[in-house]
Amino acid sequence: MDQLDQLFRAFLKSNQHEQPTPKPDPEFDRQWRPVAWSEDNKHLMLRKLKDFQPGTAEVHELKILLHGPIGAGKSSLINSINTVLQGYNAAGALADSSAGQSQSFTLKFKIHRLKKGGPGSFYPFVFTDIMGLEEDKSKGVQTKDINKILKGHVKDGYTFNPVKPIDKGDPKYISNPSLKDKVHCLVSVLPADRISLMSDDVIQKMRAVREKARDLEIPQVVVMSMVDKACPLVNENLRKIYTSKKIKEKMEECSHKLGVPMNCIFPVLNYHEQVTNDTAMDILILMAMTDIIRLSQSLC
Ligand SMILES: Nc1nc2c(ncn2[C@@H]2O[C@H](COP(=O)(O)OP(=O)(O)OP(=O)(O)O)[C@@H](O)[C@H]2O)c(=O)[nH]1
Ligand SMILES: [Mg+2]
Repeated sequence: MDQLDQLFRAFLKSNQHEQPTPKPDPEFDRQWRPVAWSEDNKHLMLRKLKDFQPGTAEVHELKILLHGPIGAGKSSLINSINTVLQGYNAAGALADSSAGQSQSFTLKFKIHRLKKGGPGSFYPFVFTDIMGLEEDKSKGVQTKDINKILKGHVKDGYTFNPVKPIDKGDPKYISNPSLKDKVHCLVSVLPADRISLMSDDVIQKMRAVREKARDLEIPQVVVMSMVDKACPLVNENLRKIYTSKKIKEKMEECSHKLGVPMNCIFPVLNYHEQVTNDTAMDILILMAMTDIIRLSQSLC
């Protein structure tokens, strides 16, 4: 056997023993944010929300403002919170059925109250769902309008004009807003599957709103929707949300892009096709809501 042949045989032999490189494990060994996935935990959080009353006489309801890119799941989040609180499919804030739309579906500044018990009884927190932020200046809500909303200048029912912010002469303009008119918590909604694709312009708009809210000392929370689309593991089993490396990576991306700490970011799966309540979905939504309410109170 010549030397070349020997070398060739040695090469073949060494290749036979070579193991295929193992795929990186998509999961952590344990939940990095501990969650009790029990009905008891769900009912405990639900009870606290049902018993919640704002601490002051002046503010009888907390205002929670949702903002974020078009189609991020803002309206669906309000519907989902309502579904959790009512215990059944309660689609109240319209969500668009055509995902990936090019124009915001929510055009009005609309306050959503969630029913509690008997007729005329509502939860002491309300949600305002505004038009999605867009890169194109002629589309989507303007940051100037959001700043006015944060300070409490905009009345329920105002229709956004993407090319012109609200002015003082508008019948929907409140000149001297009081503490009850102001926003008590700013919730940024980001879609987990599209964070990396979000344009710098939209990110900059969101950061500008966050900075304004920070100057006004308005607490902030980030809700990361569409977790099912971002991670196959989570799509199969939502209880793996805090063991999924992909979801942690997406949350870190949110944290980095918006400049918010990880402990202010809550991943959720919105009710968008399910019609019956699911304990894991409810728990994730309740965890976000519990924090939103806790932080909102700090402003009253
Ligand atoms: N797979 C999945 N789809 C979702 C989720 N949340 C919302 N959707 C869908 O995404 C689409 C957009 O949701 P919307 O709630 O209308 O989004 P939005 O942020 O209110 O949109 P604009 O008002 O247009 O800015 C709808 O088709 C929803 O059904 C989610 O967590 N997972
Ligand atoms: Mg909407």
